Amino acid sequence: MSSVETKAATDSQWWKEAVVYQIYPKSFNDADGDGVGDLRGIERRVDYLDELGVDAVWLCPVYESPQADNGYDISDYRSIHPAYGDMDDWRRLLGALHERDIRLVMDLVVNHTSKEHEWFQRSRRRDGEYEDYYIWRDGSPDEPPNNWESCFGGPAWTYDDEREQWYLHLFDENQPDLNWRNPAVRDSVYEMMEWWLSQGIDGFRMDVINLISKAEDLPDGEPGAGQTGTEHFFNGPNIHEYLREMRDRVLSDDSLLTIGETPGVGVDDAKEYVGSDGDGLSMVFQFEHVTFDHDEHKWDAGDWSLVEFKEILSKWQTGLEADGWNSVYLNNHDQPRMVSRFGDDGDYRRESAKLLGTLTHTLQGTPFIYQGEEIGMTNASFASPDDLRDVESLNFIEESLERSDVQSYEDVRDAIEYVGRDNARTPMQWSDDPNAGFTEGEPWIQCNSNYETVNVERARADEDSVLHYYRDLIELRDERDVLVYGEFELLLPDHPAVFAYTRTLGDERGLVVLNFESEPVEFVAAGVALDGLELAIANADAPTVPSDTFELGPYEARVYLTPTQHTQTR
Ligand code: TEU
Repeated sequence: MSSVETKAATDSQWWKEAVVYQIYPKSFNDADGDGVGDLRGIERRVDYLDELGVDAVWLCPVYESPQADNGYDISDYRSIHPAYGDMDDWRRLLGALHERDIRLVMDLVVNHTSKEHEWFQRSRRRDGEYEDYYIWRDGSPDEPPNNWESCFGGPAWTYDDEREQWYLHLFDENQPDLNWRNPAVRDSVYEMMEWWLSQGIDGFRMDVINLISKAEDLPDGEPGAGQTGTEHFFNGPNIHEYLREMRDRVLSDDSLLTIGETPGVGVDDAKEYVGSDGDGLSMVFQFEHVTFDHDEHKWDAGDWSLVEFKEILSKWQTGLEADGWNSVYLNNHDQPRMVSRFGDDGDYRRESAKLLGTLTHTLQGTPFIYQGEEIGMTNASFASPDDLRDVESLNFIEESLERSDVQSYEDVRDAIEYVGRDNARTPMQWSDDPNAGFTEGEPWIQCNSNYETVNVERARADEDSVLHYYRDLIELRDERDVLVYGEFELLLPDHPAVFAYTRTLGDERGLVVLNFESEPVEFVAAGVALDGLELAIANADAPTVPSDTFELGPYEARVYLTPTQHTQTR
């Protein structure tokens, strides 16, 4: 079959062909000089996004919030957090994006609200219909109803003196979990979603959506590695009922992009969310490739093997190939900067940033660019706990200092600087102006000290920059169906340094070869059909046609493709 026929056979959708750019509004761009990013600041950068070539923006929460978790604690779903602007600012941003054919996906946070949400305030007063909007349980004030733990440390329960009951919070105590067993809660959520869709958005990223259904009698969890209780709220008993109801009531338009953030799912679970007879989500954010280097918990993350990394990603590539669709990401606002975690943020920062971008744009699935990744932004240094803002990190430090083997912040600083979420939340680095051109005020969080050399302005002026390479990657993926719809096959699964694979779509073929090490390595293309392949993109000088055996330099990336046989069909 020609590649056109095979592409048509693969249920083409705009969001499969798209590249999505994730914006963390607090840290993207500040227009009013208060040191906090805002909607008008984002609007000023839409031409930057257009030049980059992205097709959609995932905007992290901008709703009214006390900011206990930087907006993932919502106190009013239908108003904008004042520091970010107002609905007029939001409508102008939507218009500016749509004028440039850039779609807008909003963050849907409905596993929990803020404690300050009217619903919670009325629930704690046992006010009529709101009495059962959250998960309340009797119990003596010093004995939580079960042993579940919060993702942010400590018990997942807090005793409320006003209602004289415990309430569940799988995250911070300021983020009480909604009671999805209550049809009134579901109706309120669906009404809110319909309202945002009526504003003209193009989809939702659904925060921890596979946590909304809890085991009915909230049984104790099996203590062990990680958060206690997850077996009773990851992919809970009614999750698919709720998501199918949401789809039928709100999300029947399949041109909407719906991304479920689903910690703890495997490929088979994912098929129930995204498969042809699943719940109708476009894709999920799975976590296996960003937690495989954890031991007891994220803070002991460290050594990882490329062989295992390849095994996990390949499993997801082949697992969803025939039924469903992958998201492809290596960092976001919760994860460390990918060049620091999976590349080399020192001598080979540029090369490894390009290498990782090559991976995310040539695997099968929708690539997600996290703000700043396109210029190779890195993890930061946090000399003192006072430099930190993230509730998860601050809770971890507090808990750690209670342990006898932890004397001071210095004893946990390495862990914080390796996987702490503030690494991803330092301001976007626009220029070498003060505060990286992010704000004319005092930024809410320190800038990374490398902003004078790592910034958009400098990258724009350097044709060999990570930024220009990302633009080329996005353009290449936009032009070549084989990179979007082609079948994935892993090569050299046991090679400790080389990540190599082919993509095939009818008569179109691709070969991707990546060296994940700082030492040169030899690639032997045993059994791979090299005829007709030509170099399409590389992060170093490379021959136009591949030979059976060739050497890759430190963090060298090459993509070979058969020349296009047909006019682009998109
Ligand atoms: O994240 C859910 C989640 O699993 C994260 O807490 C992540 O695993 C952890 O932070 C890694 O250290 C979502 C949002 O992306 C996150 O920003 C929110 O804090 C969280 O839900 C609660 O809404």
